[in-house]
Amino acid sequence: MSSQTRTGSRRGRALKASAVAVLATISLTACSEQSKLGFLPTERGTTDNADQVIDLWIGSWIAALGVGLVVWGLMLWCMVAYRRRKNETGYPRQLAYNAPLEIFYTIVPIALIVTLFFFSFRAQTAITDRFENPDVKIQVYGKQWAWDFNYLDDNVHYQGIQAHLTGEPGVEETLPTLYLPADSKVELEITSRDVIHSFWVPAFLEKIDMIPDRTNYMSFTTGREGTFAGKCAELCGEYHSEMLFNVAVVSQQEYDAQMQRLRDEGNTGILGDEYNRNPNLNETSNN
Ligand SMILES: [Cu+2]
Repeated sequence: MSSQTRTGSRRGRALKASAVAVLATISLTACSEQSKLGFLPTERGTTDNADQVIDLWIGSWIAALGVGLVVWGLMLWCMVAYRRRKNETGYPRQLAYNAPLEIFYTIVPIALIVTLFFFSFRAQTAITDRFENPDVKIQVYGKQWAWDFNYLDDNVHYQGIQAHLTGEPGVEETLPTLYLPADSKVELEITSRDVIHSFWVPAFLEKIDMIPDRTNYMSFTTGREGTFAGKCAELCGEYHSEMLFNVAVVSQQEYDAQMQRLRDEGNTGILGDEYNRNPNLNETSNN
């Protein structure tokens, strides 16, 4: 009998050791650049808000994996240590009204939820807070099926034309482009001229609804220069999939040059709320 028990506990130890090895491999090998971003479609330093989201996302995963490891470990331990042995009959010893255990599994989940709430609330507040003095204020109009940008400080506008997706390379460069200066506090006033759209720049890890007769705000500090893809994220009609744009984060000089270019092209003043789909027409669409 004693030799049987010994074989059993040896097997149990081997099982435990291999479980620990598997979990350690999973947690230690995943240290690529992508995994440091939590596999999010961005890089650190794109906007301050994106960094907030990355930190919250990765922190939540670490906490979830920590909880998972403890729970899986305890489950595995119970399965192995308290499995039914040969010659055992009936129920094992039953346990009820164990106050320390019940207090433990009430307090620990509450502490987890309070911690998650605290970090989520802190990130959300930082992301949705508006600046008192933004460096640039830009009004963004969604319309079927393009985008208008009113650069309020410079009193110039850009009227977007619906993307003409030919399938040829380089078509991305013909999309409406929102210019932003790098390392600046930006406030976007986001609204719609016809139906509900949604302003989404995946690399900014931020998305906000565009609702007619309502202004939503997106406030963030831009970081590195670069061109980022944007799209409408709310099904808004026939050519929703062509409602694409670019965001070009450029140096202040380049930004000022772009404002001058718009002025030179006669795009002074800002575009109002008047219903206007005509600028969306291209050679192939007839509505
Ligand atoms: Cu849309």
